[in-house]
Amino acid sequence: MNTDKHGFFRCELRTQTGISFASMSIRAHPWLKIGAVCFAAAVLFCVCAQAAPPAKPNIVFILADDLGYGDVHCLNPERGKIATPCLDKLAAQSMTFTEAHSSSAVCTPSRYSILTGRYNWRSHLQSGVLGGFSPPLIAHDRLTVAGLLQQQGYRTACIGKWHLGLTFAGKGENRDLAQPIKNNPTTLGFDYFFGIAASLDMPPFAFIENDHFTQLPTVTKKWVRAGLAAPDFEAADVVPELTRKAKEFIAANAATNGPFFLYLPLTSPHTPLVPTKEWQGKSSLGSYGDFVMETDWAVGEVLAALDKNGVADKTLVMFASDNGCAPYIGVTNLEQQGHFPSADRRGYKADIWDGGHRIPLFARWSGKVKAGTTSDQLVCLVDFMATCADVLGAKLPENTAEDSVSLLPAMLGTATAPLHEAVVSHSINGSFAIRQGRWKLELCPDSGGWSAPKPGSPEAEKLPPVQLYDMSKDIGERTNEWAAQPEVVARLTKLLEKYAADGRSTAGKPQANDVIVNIRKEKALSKDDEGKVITHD
Ligand SMILES: [Ca+2]
Repeated sequence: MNTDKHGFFRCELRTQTGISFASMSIRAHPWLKIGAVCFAAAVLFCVCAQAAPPAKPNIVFILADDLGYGDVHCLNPERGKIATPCLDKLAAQSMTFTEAHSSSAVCTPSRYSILTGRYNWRSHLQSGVLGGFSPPLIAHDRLTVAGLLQQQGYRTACIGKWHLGLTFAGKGENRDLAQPIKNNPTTLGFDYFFGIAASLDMPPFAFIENDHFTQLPTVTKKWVRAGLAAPDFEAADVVPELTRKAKEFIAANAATNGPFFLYLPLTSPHTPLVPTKEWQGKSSLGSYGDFVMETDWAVGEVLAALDKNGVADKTLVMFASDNGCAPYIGVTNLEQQGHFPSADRRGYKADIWDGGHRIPLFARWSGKVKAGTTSDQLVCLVDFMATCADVLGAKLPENTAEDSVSLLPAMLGTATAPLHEAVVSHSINGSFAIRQGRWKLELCPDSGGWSAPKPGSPEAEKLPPVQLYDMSKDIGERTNEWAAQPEVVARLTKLLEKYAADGRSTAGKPQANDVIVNIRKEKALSKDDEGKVITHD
C-alpha cells in the first residue's frame, strides 16, 4: 500500500505468481484507508480460498487378496464368525461402500483396473490371470494412478503383490534372473517397489526390490505350485515383512513435508494359507480364518503407524479386496461352521455372480468423510484413479482412466444421483456382466467361473444363454428373468456393446481398446507362460 504525491494511496494485492487481482486508488483519508485495507483483505481471502490448490492428503490404499465381503466381521455380523477388530475399527472411522465391486473376479485383471482406471477387458488379457514370469500387462506409456500422483508431487510406493507382469532377461531355461528386471512398478509411476512378482503360490518365490531380487531364486520350493525360490524365502514371512516395509515407508515419509502414496497389495488371505505361529488356531475355524485374522492385524499395524507418525488426520485411507473369497480354501467346511465368506451373495472368486466380485470397501479421511457412514452407491475399484484426481483437482487426459468415476461426491455426502450409469464385471473365463440399478445382466448361462453350474458342464448346456436378475428382490441371483424381461436384456446388452465399442464408459472422446473386444467371445481359460492352463490364481 503506497500513498502517491496526489494524496491517493494505492492498494494492490498480487498472487505469488505476480498477477494483480485486486487494486484500488482512493484519496487518502484514515478511515478510507482502513476500509480499503479491510476490503482488500476480504478480496484476498476470497481469492485465496478459490485459488489455493486443494490440500494434498497422503493416500494409503490397502488391498487384501481374496478376502470375501463376509469375512469382515462388521459387514456380516450374523453369518461371519471371524474376528476382525482392526477392520471393524477402520469401518467405524470410515464410509463403508456396501455395493462395491472389483472389475474382475480374479487377481491380475482386478489390479489392472485399480491402477489404470480402465476396465481390464480392454487389455489383451481376455480371461484368466498372469503367471509369475509373464510379461507386463500395463502398456509402458499408460498413465497409472501412481504416475498421476507422482506428477502431483507424491512420493509413491508399491509394497506387496504385483501380479501385473514383469520383464525378465531371457526366456525359459535361458532366463537370467541376476539381470535387472525391466518394466517393474518403478517404470509405471512408483518411486519404490518391494514385494513379489505374483501370487504367494506362484513362483518365483522371492522378494523383489525395485529391479532386482533381494536374494536370487536358486532352489526349488513348493507352495501349491513348485518353482524357483530364494533359499531364505518362506511364505509365512511375507505378510509380516510387507507390513514392516509399509510401516518403514510411512515413518520415512511422514518425516518429510511432501505427500505420499502407499499402494499396499497384501498377499493374504490368498493361498497358501500360512498364518504365522502367533495366529495359528486363533479363529477356531482353521487356517483360512487364522490368515484372515493376520490380515486384519496387518491393517491395524499400518493404521497404527499413521497414528504414531502423526499423519493419520491428513491421510486418505482406503481398504478393499481384489475379488471374492476363493472356494478352494475350504468354503464348504466354513459354511458348515456358520461362516459365509460371500455373506448374502451367490458364488465365490472367479464367478460372474456377486460372490466373485462384490468386495469390502472403506474410505477414511478425517474431517472430510463422515465416520461410521455407509453408501449404497454402485461403485467399482476402477474408480480409484478418478477419485484421486478429484481429491487433487487434477484433470485426467482423455486417454487415461477411461472407466473411472470419482467416488468423492459419495464420500463427501454431496452425491444426489448414481455415480455410475452402470458397472461392468468380468469372470475368470471372460464372461461379462453389467449392472444398472436393480438389474444385473450376465452374458453366460453358468457361473463363468468355478461354482456349479460350471462353464461347459452338461447342466450349463441346458440353461438359457444369459441370466438377468432383479437385485432389489433377488440378491442371491436365483430367479432368471431373461425371458420375462426381454427389453431389459436388450437395453443392457446395447449399453455394454456401446461401452466396448467406445473404449470407455465415461464421458469423453472414444478410445481404442488394446484388442477387439467381443462381449460374447469364445470362453477359454488362459495359459501360463509355460503353456499350462491356469486353473486358479
Ligand atoms: Ca485375488
